[in-house]
Amino acid sequence: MTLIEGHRPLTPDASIPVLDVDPYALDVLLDPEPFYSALRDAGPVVYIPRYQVLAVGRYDETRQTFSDHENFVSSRGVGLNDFKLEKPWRAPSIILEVDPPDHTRTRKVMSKALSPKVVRTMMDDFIATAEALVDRLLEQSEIDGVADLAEAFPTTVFPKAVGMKDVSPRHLVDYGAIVFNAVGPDNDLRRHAMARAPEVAAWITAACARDRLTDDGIGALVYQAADAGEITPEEAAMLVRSFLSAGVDTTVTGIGNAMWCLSRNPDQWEALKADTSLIRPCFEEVLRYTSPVHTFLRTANLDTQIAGHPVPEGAKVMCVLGAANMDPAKWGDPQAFRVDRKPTGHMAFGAGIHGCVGQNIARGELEAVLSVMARKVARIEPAGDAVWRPNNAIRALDRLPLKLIPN
Ligand code: OVV
Repeated sequence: MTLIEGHRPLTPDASIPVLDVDPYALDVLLDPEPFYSALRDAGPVVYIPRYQVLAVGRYDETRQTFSDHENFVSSRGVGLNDFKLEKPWRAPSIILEVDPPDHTRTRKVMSKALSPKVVRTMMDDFIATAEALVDRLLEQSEIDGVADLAEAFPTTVFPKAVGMKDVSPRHLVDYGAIVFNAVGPDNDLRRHAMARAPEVAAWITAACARDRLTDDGIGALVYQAADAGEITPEEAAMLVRSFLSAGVDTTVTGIGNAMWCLSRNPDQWEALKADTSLIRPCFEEVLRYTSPVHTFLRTANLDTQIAGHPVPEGAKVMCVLGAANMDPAKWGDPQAFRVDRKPTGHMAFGAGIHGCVGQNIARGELEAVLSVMARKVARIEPAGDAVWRPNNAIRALDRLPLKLIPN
């Protein structure tokens, strides 16, 4: 059987509308809004011939499919490749790319290491780091919101929180880009990522070893779970790898996208400064509005249905989180960025048993950055065009020229 992007060819049920689009084309990744609305308008589930996949983008069906871990599994990969049919580019993640019961055990360990209680112990360092960084940026006439702020902050605080002895912001940021591009098709973005994967992945694997971690970080908490017999030492190393896969590029993107939203909506920055209880709701709105992880897939593990349409075993289903987060049927006025929206139920952290296990730490990082900026920064002004950095799964900026005006 000839595979299509590493999965079984699909003949969709005749009742399913066809959407002739390449969701991974550069112009779509750079400006996804027209694709999102075309996807929602075409139907509750559509067939995309280019990759022979099904796709969902309406809020209800996206949430339903994404959280139905019994029909739509993660163990066959959350990208276009079906791990049952094609060897993945790296050993599968033992939390992302597994189903219950395997998932339940590793998830428990990660959930404990990333609990609100643990994140509270990190907040003093997050705030102090944000203060020093913002003070430095306020002295510059112009900054790049991406390199100088969005990348600088997580690559400082996160390796420290994990307890990494090896420092290389570049390897951390690049590994994230590789992991997320890898879930896409065999396009230029993925090929470019894969060319660098051996070197970057080797660095990451080495950095996950117990003797490369301090005894007071969340890396050590994971190894302590191995000492307690909850997981093996090999599994502990793999879970530390998950920290480094999912913990840097995502928060870098969250901070960059927050700066994009707030610099383009100065009235919303004013509203935030006037009422700092809006800092957390503001971050949720940034997540809804920009969907840092725009797309993940699932695989039908048995013959099933979406919205009454038959879906055969082996079908890959693109869950377009970015489209669900912009569904007018759910949000009313999705195109408005409103810091007081409080968008409960947004899909940016996913949903169900695989919902982002690091969301507390992500919120902690953003709270530190936004609260320090609310205290010190009067205005966040655009100083040039924003440039996006296309990625098969992440919607992130490449450059964001800004001028920060002190209070
Ligand atoms: C949520 C997420 C994204 C990417 C990688 C991983 C997790 C992982 O566990 O490696």
